[in-house]
Amino acid sequence: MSTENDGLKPLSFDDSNELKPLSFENKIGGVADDHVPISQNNSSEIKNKDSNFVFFFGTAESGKSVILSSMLYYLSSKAGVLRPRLGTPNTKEAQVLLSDFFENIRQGILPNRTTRDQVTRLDLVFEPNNKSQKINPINLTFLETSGENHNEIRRGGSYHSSIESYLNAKIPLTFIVVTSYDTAHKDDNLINEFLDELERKEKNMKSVNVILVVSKWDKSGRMDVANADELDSFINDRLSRTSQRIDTYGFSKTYYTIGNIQSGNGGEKITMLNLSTAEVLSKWLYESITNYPLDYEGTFWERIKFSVTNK
Ligand SMILES: Nc1nc2c(ncn2[C@@H]2O[C@H](COP(=O)(O)OP(=O)(O)OP(=O)(O)O)[C@@H](O)[C@H]2O)c(=O)[nH]1
Ligand SMILES: [Mg+2]
Repeated sequence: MSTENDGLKPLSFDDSNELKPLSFENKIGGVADDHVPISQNNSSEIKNKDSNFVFFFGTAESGKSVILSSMLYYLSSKAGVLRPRLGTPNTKEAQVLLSDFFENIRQGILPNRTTRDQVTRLDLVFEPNNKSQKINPINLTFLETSGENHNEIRRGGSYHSSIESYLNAKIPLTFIVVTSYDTAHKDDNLINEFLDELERKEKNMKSVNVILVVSKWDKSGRMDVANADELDSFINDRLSRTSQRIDTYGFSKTYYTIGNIQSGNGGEKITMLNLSTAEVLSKWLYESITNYPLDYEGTFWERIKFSVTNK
């Protein structure tokens, strides 16, 4: 029971030691502070998640940027339209990267090395020129990262926070795992470490969208495979651990080439652009996201309708 002396005092603002209610009259360092800071969003939080994210994994110079730029070129010059997303503006950096990609590849100039410790996010809408009602536009968000960052997960290392936040987020992710024809044997362990990392992040590997791409296939002396088994036996041979995982989890695999590359005094140049593997990978991406092939022919009725309206 309370007595008169130790009883609860009524709430009072007179006592200067009491906590004051939030006020704009507080002085900080003698300067009237009439500004209440707004708490910053956690910078690792990912905005605009309603897209299909495409994450490239591969060591430095494995061919990630070449694959990305030629896919974008294929999608926008043959398969449909690529346009920026309304409401999700690209950063200045992303815009520069995009226009460099398009401008350079046309002239046979290879992409620059990617800057490390940052993720450049390219937010795009792909509108296929296939007019079937089943073939709808999709949002695609490509994540451009540097191979040097991927190298950091070797032997239990961890990712730079900017990359980590994408891997931890609950977003639809497609992984394009890139290793090149001439260095594949050196990448087998690192690719396995990456897949371990995804499993640690509680990705269910059987439902994760993953494709292994063997880049620089032209170094084999051909632009394509000599027979259906050639890619399988290459992967089995050079990437035996990765191969086991591909089989167990049912991942996809393909090979890639940008065409002919020649080095002269001005550095390397693409002397002949070959978009056939860009087409295969782009079609795989579209179908793995939508479950419809990009060149879906449409139903009998759809075909009749278009043959009439397209006259
Ligand atoms: N012969 C041949 N060389 C290729 C091909 N693709 C890439 N290269 C070579 O590999 C180099 C690196 O390719 P990038 O796509 O920039 O590699 P990256 O994985 O983005 O590298 P980082 O940005 O450093 O992580 C190119 O400059 C070319 O010399 C290809 O299809 N054929
Ligand atoms: Mg790159």
